[in-house]
Amino acid sequence: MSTIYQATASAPVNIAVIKYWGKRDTKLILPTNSSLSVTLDQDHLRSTTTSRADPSFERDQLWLNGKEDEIKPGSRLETCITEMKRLRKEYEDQNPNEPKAISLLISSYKVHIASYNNFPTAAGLASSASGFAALVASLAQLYNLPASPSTLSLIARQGSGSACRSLFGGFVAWQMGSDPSGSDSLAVQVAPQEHWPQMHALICVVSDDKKGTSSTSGMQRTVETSTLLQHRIKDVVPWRMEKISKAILERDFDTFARITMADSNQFHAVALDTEPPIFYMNDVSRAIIALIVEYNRLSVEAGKGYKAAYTYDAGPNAVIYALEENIKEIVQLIVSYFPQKPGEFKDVWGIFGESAA
Ligand code: 2P0
Repeated sequence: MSTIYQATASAPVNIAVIKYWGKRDTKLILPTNSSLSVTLDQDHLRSTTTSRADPSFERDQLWLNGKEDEIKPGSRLETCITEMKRLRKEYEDQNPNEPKAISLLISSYKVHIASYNNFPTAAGLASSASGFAALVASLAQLYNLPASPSTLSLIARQGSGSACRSLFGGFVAWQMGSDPSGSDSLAVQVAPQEHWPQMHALICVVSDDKKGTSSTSGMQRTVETSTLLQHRIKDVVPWRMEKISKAILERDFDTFARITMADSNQFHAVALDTEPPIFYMNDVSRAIIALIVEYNRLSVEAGKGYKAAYTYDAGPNAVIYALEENIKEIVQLIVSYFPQKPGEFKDVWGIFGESAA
């Protein structure tokens, strides 16, 4: 009887507060700026992936939510699988006397991989970040690799840039690095979730329409045509990364909120500065911004500081970061301005998740 080599791992979605938008190397997925995100530690916002290696498998195969997805030669998927096999091979070569708990030939076996997202596509959340992070984590487990999350982030990054940040929980920076090989373009944890457990994220579904311009092609067009992006990557993101990291370490919500909203605004400004222009937010997204701005203005006037921070990715849905003590009030505020129709998701203002970050 042969041994079954199989492992399952899961990874959550992350939402950036300093946005990644632009690549300096499209093959290796090296970004034009560093970014920072919060990993949403919620059971129902995850990808779970099972990998199995077997000498009888004839080719590598992948199933996404139960449907087979082709692994195209030269694709990001193929790159990630190949890179993980290479890591395993390296490990085998360096540890020839390892106890035989696992075949020393496993890196030569074909793999079958099945991945599931437990969040509905109606949530409007990109699944590539959690998906590639779970894929890499499950292969690392299958191969019994002692690799750190930062080392694995180097490989997840080549699946989808934002995926490298989902290998850590809590507050995570993706350092852009400077080496042309990509060896220093990796994720590091700024602080674990327990450092600031009061931080919550509300995901507000404005629309579940598939976005018009994919992140991959949109950001490339921005790199090629936007002059504002050059200002952003040289003069703005470096100090924002420092300042927001410090704000997180000091649990300074005011600074965290101001930088988060400013960076979301600037990301959408560089999208607009692209030729042809890219619009990700819609009228409802902008109405939510106006509501949060007014809510914060009244709170600051009352001497209570900022209470909420909006941020938008490559789509119209809002994510609102707030401290736990204010979540109830914010939910009531949003529901009173954007009533939800029970049971309907499309074109409804749905609060999908309230998550401890
Ligand atoms: C982010 N986004 O930092 C930014 C903010 C969207 C807006 O990362 O081409 O899907 O696979 O590296 O990772 C979306 O970009 O793009 C993204 P690829 P990805 O979260």
